[in-house]
Order: sequence, then C-alpha cells, then structure tokens
Amino acid sequence: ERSKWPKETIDLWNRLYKKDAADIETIQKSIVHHVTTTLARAAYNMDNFTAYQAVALSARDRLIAQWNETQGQLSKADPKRVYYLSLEFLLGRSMDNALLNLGLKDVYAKGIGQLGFRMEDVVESESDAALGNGNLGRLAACYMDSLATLEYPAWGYGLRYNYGIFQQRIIEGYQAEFPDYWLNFDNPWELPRLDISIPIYFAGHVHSFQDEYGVTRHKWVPGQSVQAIAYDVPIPGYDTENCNNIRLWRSKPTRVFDLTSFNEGNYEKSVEDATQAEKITSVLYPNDNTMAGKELRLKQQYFWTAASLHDIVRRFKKSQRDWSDFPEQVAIQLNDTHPTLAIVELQRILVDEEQLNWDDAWEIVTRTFAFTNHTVLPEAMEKWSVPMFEYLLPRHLQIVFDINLFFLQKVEKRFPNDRELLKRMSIIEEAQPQQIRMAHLAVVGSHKVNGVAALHSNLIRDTIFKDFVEYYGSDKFVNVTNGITSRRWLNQANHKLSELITETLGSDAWIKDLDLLKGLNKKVDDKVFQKKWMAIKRANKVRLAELIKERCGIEVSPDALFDVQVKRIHEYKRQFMNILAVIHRYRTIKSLTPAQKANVQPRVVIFGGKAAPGYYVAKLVIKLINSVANVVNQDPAVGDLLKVVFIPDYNVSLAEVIVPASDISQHISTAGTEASGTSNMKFVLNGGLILGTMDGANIEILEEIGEDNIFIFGCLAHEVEDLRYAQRYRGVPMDPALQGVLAAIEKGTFEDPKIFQPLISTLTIGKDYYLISADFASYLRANQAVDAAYKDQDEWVKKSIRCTANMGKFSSDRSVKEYADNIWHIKPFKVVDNQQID
Ligand code: GL7
Repeated sequence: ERSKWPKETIDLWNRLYKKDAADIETIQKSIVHHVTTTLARAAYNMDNFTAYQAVALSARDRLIAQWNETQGQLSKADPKRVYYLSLEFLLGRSMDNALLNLGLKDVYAKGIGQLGFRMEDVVESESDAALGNGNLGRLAACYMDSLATLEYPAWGYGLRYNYGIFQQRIIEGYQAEFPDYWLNFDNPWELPRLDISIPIYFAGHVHSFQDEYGVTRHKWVPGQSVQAIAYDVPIPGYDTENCNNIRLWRSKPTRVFDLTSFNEGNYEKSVEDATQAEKITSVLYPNDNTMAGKELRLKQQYFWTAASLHDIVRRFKKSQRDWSDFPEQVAIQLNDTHPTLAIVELQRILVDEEQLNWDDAWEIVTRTFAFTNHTVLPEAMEKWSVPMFEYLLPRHLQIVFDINLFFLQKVEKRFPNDRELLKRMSIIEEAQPQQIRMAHLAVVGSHKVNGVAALHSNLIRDTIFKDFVEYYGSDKFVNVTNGITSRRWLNQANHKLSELITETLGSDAWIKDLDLLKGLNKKVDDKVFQKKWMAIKRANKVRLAELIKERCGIEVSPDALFDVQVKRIHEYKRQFMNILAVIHRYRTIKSLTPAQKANVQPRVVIFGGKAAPGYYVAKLVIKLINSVANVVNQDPAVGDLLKVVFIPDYNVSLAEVIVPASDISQHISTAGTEASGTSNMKFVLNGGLILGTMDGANIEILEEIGEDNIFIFGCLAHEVEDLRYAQRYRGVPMDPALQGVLAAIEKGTFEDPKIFQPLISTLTIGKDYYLISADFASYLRANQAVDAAYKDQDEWVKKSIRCTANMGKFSSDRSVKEYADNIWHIKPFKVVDNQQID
C-alpha cells in the first residue's frame, strides 16, 4: 500500500520520477540505448529501419510517460469521459505525428542526423497501421488527434486486427490482393496490457427463473468463451501534456480449455476451438460501404463491444456512484451501426447482472449512447439474420425483441392503427428469415443521432429516419459536419506550405485554430507571396512525379495539370465516369490538327484506390483505367498532352504525398450518395481545387471558399429520383458523347472489349443507377472550365490561396468540439506537467 510507505521511500520515488529532459544529448542517449539493448544491434550494423525502430522506441518512452500521467490524473479527478467505439482506426504512420505532437520533431531530426541518418529516410521506414477501409476509419483517427489536442478525456475502443486492409498490387491491369501482416516486427506504438484480460462469451442458452421477490429473471448460460486482451495505443495531443488512449482488443483462447471436450478425451477438438478463438480479431473486413453479413463479423462486433463495455463499467464502478449517475460520467459514441450491440449489452448488464428494473436501465442506456450515421446506401445498412444472432447471442436476442416490443407499443399509442408505420419502424424486419435492422436499434437506443455533413443530415431526416423524426421530434437528429486534423494534413504532409503560412501569419497558432488561415486572404494579390505559394505546389508535384516514375514507371511532367481521384473504388463514386471522360479527351486530342493541339492544356490524370475483393464491377473499373493508361501513355499522337496513371496500394502515407501535389481533385459522386467525404477537405486545405458534384461536404466547402474557387457540375440530390424515373420509363436517350466513348471501347481500342462488357452494361438505359449518362455533358463542360481556368495561372494561384485561407471550418477540432458541447456534454481536462506522487 503506497499510503503506508515511509517518507524516504516516497521521496526516493519523487526524486527518480522525473520526465526525461528534451535536449539533444538525452535524446541521442536514449536512441543509442535502444539500439544497443532493446534491439541488440551495434552502430555499424544499422540500417534505416533499425534507426526508425530506435527513434520510435525512444519517442514511445516519452509517450508512455505522458500517457501514464494523463491516465493517473484522470483516474483521480474522474471527470465525464467519452468513449468512441469504432471498428476502424486508420492511423497510418505514427512517428512523425508523435514527434510533432510531443514538440520534439526538430531535436529528434538533429539528433538522429548527427548519428548518421536522415530523418526523412527514417520516417519512410515505418509502415502504415491500416486498420480501416477508408474515410470512416480515417475520420476516427482524426477525431482521436483532435480530442487529445483539445484535452478532452476520451478513449477510443477498437479491434487489433492481425491483418489490416489488404495490400493492392496491379497484375496485368487487374487488382490483386495480398495480406497486410503488419505485425511482423514488434509494433512500438502499442502497449500490450497482458494483465487486462476479459472473458467474452458466445452461444449457449438462457436460464429463466423467479428471484426471491417472485420477479422473473434471465441468466445467460454461455456455451463458448474467449478472452479479450487489451493493447493500448497512446494518442498524444498537439502542444499539450494530454495523451489519450485507443484500446484495441485482441482475441485469445481461454486458458482452461473447454472442459467437456477435454474430459471426453478430445484434446484435438479443444485445440481446434482455441484456434477459432484467435480468428476473431484476425482480419479487418475489407468492405467499404457494403455489408457482408458474415457470422465472424458479428462475432467481432460482439467481442469488441462486450470487452469495451466491461472495461467502461469496471471503471465506473470504481467510483462507487449510483447507477443513475452513469450517463453523467460516461458518453458512448457509436461510429456507425457496427457497435450497436453495445446498447443491448449494457441493458443486459444492468438488468441481468446489476438487477435494475427494465425501465430504469433503459433510461440509463439511452442517455449514454449517441449514434453517427455515415451512409444512406441501402447495401451498407447492417442487418443480422435472427437465427444466426440467436445462436451466437440468445439472451441478447430476447433483449432486442423486448426493446422492440416496448418501443412499438409507444409508437402505437402515439399513432394508433397504423400497421404500416409499425412495420416500417420495427427493429425487426419481417423477412424470411427475420432480420434485425441495426440502424433502427441504434436510433431507438441513442439520445442523439447525427449525420456527417449538412446535406447528409437532412437526407437521413427525410428518408431512412423520416418516421423516427416524426416520432421523436427533430431535436434528436442533428448534424456534425466531418473534419480533418490540420496537424497531419497540412503541417506534416505539406511542411513547406505550413512554414510559409506560419511565416506569413507571423505565428503557428493556426495549427490549433484553423480559422486563423483567413489571414491569408489579405495576401491573395501579393505577387511575392503568390510566387512562393506556386513554387511549393510545384515542388510537391515534382515529388509526386518521382513517386509515379518509381512505382508505375510512367514519366509525367510537373508542369501539366495534376488531376487526382484517389479514394475507394465504388460505383457511386463514379471513377468509371472519370475514365470515360478521359477516353473522350483522348479521342478529342487525336482528332486535332497540330495547331489545335498547341492549345490543349496538358493533363495528368491520377487514380488510386482499392476495390473490395468481392466487388466485381469495381475491379473492372481498375482494369479499364489501366488498359486506357496503357494505350494513351504510349500514343505518340498524344505525348505529354494526356497521361493516365493508376498508383497502386493507395493508403494514408501515399495520400500524404498525393494530396499536396494536386491542382484539381475529383469528388464526383452521384448527388446524395457520398455522405461527406473528407479527402475533399484535405485537397482544398492544401490549395488544390475541387471538381465535384453538389454532394456531401462539397456543398459546405463551396459555401466557405466561394463558387469562383470550385468547379461544380451535375444534377442535385433532389433531382436524382426523377432522373432515374425518366431514364427508366420515358426512354431518355444516352448522352451522345458517352455513346461515342462506349463505341470506342466496344471497338477494342483498349484491349478485348469482352472484358469490359459487364461494366458497360451498367450504363444500359434504365439501369444507369448512378446517372453517368445524365451528368456526362455537364461533367465534360466542367472539365473544359478547369482547363481554361488553369491556363490563366495568375488567377489560378489566387483561387488556390483562397481555398486554403477559407477552410478553417473543416478542422476536426471544430467537429469534435461540436460533439463535446452538443452531444457528449464533456469538458476539457488539462493534465499538469510532471506531478509528484503523493
Ligand atoms: C462513409 C462515407 O461514405 C463518407 O462519405 C464519409 O466521409 C465517411 C465518414 O463520415 O463515412 N460512410 C461509410 O460507410 N464509409 C465511409 O467512408 C465507409
């Protein structure tokens, strides 16, 4: 017991309990210490990777010290915390960010420099932590950075997958997938907490009985168990002592093997069961915006939510407060419907284990949870088949049915005799077999539901949750427009620009208060500033051109317009439309006289992104892009006027190189399909213009930067249904330019046309769900407008500066503050430096 220690012991601890100094020599000593002890290497026997490991271990020591301090002070003060439950955290690399946020980037660079290594090379040796598919996971990572920076008491909870998102290679133009075994070398950015092990149960049956007061109670008698082991990932805030935590769970077999099969002498079967347990956190499902419906995925979801809640409840119980205080101490944010089972699990804990009555428990549950919806795409809506759910979680199924029953009884009272309404709102869909609608469960179990951009939040109110808005009133449904962290997406990714901004504004305060970028508006007409601005863009383009040369073997000119579309490959994002317009451009160039060609604006069209391994049509789009690139890039009649590039294995680190180098980026989803998008924000923040539709956050970006600095085309969200209808029933003909393009493909201009037939048939009149034909003409016009605007470099640079200057709104600091103030009701908690133990 610490309180019984003699004074000398406490004094000794306090003397030793000092943070390491941040001078270069201390840092170098710690690097060398790790090289020679932890890594068991010698100086002459080191490569960049060893240097990376040593720097990482040294930075990790400091992170852990901050982490410890933060968690210790939080435990003592016990303020309300938020828990961000996300199946994906797409963190990317950690080292550069850790050093930046610790405020030690420069001394570490100097320190390792003197030891014979270049920081740039060392940083490049780190591979990405890719525990996410796309935007949804990257958003969670940006939010964790902002939560720590703004000193909010917050924890993330997720899964520690052995395999992150697959690595993509392009083989003969096709995507091939390879496993991303990212844990080959120890991961210095995590702290294994092997002492924190939580039993998680599955299957079995429910035992019902009368308690001593004659009340019917239920007890789950599970049939299987596994263990959840905690791995903590420290998340340091920028320019603060606060260091938050992401706790990732790993599944392990329970130590005591299944006794029945063991006693039956079935040793092999018990070992087999143990292996099954490890599978739960083996792999990240590679689908983005589509639901796979696999049993293992449901297991992942329960495993993760049950372990996290167990942890949260244990922490709450330490304070000996009354259960009714739970929502005063705990806010839980559901990142999409993936963690919705947490609602059911908390109700089960309160009713079955803590013996609260149903209504009191439900009041606590609904005041605790809030839910973010990230999509309206029907194929992404999570539903679980009742029989499968019942097998894995028999008691939870009963609870879901009870939640639904009590909910529908209340709806019926408010809106009597409307059976259709009950059917629409029910958590259970009457299908064969019945399905549990997770989005409905999430809405019913939460006190706030938010969309991720203004348009999207309005859409969910008017479509998928319309009945719920009528029932609950509109206050429950709010908007929080997504944001991105300026630390990674400007300061780190575009360091030169960041320095210019700091020098121009006279301070680096903008890194924590992005609205200060507005000060750049004064510089729009300043010729000297413009020149510096464009020089940085060009340097970024040179760097990307080198990467393209290295990875794709294609030579591109940094003087051409760089036109970028990098994101998951999906029909609704319409990379297909982009490549069709590229074909149109190609055919146009080929038809020009040499004199006419002299007027063409040279363009490099850059694609990147992964398709879900089972998404056939999306994979054909990748093949088409590569086939077109093959023909165009080798056509002497085209030369530098048009180049097409597909950069393989798009990930966070690549984005950090691509984003700062774009002149134009494309965000061209069919209106109403992209909930927000966040790469649009990253590009504009880096002075790249957008070619986009009136969709997701594009609309709010337009509002901030002004319509002269963005290229908008295409139909509006409210027109989509009518256009589909007209296509289907009024025989609207296909756009003539598009017909020409399809004819060229069908003629075999780009490999055997048979390959692309399934792709082309998605454009058949009446089937063109994403309205490529309807938008094609205005898309081509918008592209021409881009070319014309780019030719006028004097005006272009002004647009570029205005873009960056007016992006303050899209800081994830702003988003997180909105969540904290309006949804979680939590306050910042400032960690004080270098406390003594008492
Ligand atoms: C997404 C949306 O598609 C994307 O537009 C949004 O920016 C992101 C974060 O809010 O969420 N929804 C979704 O299911 N995925 C997304 O990326 C996978």
